[in-house]
Amino acid sequence: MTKRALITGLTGQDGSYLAELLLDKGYHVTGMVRRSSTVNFERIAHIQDDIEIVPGDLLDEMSLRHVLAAARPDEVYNLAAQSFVQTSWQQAVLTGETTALGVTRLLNAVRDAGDDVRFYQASSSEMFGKVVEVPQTERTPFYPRSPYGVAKLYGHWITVNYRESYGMHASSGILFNHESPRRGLEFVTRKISNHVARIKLGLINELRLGDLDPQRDWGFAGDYVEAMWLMLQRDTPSDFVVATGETHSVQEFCELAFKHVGLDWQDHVVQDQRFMRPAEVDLLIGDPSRAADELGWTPRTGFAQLVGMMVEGDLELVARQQRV
Ligand code: NDP
Ligand code: GDR
Repeated sequence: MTKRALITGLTGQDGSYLAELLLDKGYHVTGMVRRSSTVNFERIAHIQDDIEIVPGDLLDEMSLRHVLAAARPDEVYNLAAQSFVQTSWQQAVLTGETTALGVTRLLNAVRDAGDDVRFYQASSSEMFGKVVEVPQTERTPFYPRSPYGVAKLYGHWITVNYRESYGMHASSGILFNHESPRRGLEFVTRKISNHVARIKLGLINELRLGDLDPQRDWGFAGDYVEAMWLMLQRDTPSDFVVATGETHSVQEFCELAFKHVGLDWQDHVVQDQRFMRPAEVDLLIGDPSRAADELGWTPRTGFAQLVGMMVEGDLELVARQQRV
């Protein structure tokens, strides 16, 4: 029998990679997409015809029930969220409605859809925030540092709570930063790779950034969606840290990205107060050993390879944009 999956957040970075993975595995894939006045399918244009697209919004529980009825899924991957940390200070209530309460709305709809439906929640290393332990594991206490981190922590605990209260097959992936050429332009890695490409091609000369010191455990999104799938194949639901176990600063990302095209980052990067955050997460580094032992998951893409892939992706994109 063909397995059926529902992905919320289909149009986002991870939604597109997960949809590719599940289609490759022979799944029938339904993607939930929220209504907007312009179509927003850049990341899924190449697979759009293979996916059933259903309108729905995490802010509207009735719409989620309709989506569940249409999709009749065996597995639900909740990737939808207001996911940009910086915006969460300006839109704290919306972030809470979507990224926190949205999870409860979806869990309610999934619970009513049947006992056999498996659920994945996209939890985040931002829940560790001002870290109390290095590296961070599944047992590290949480200390979120932004309205986004606080909202994700709610989403995480409500998933654990519904698992324990109702016996749902609900798992949380505590994923550390993962990037790709499909990453949103507002996130620092893609902002850097896109600016590097435009600087290299002579279109601009400057890259304005906030704090260059924060360190992140950066992996490749294409590797990470596989861990999501593996979690739902287990008999027993549980929560897993998904990370590379390596950390690098924003400055290191800059150095490597500029070096990739033969430039010196110091000639172009300008620090700008506008991109500083009211509270910063200084250091994240995950310990993925439980995922390795129990899921058989390990990351395949190293840091330098990731930086190179993103800069190359933007060089191609910017050159194409210049031609049209
Ligand atoms: P993106 O920001 O690229 O995608 C977010 C998706 O959520 C988009 O499809 C967006 O739709 C959708 N969305 C936003 N609000 C709503 C809503 N109210 N109803 C329905 N859909 C909505 O995020 P990523 O792909 O990078 O991340 C996927 C998930 O994983 C997110 O939950 C994120 O918080 C979490 N996460 C991400 C990590 C990372 O490093 N990428 C690490 C850890 C967790 P639209 O296109 O219309 O805006
Ligand atoms: P993050 O990603 O907050 O870790 O959340 P982001 O790329 O936005 O920031 C990473 C670090 O870079 C610093 N920084 C800048 N960030 C941005 N966006 N723009 C800048 O100009 C800039 N200058 C410096 C930030 O201060 C920060 O320290 C991502 C999101 O995908 C979340 O949804 C996810 O949960 C976490 O990763 C894990």
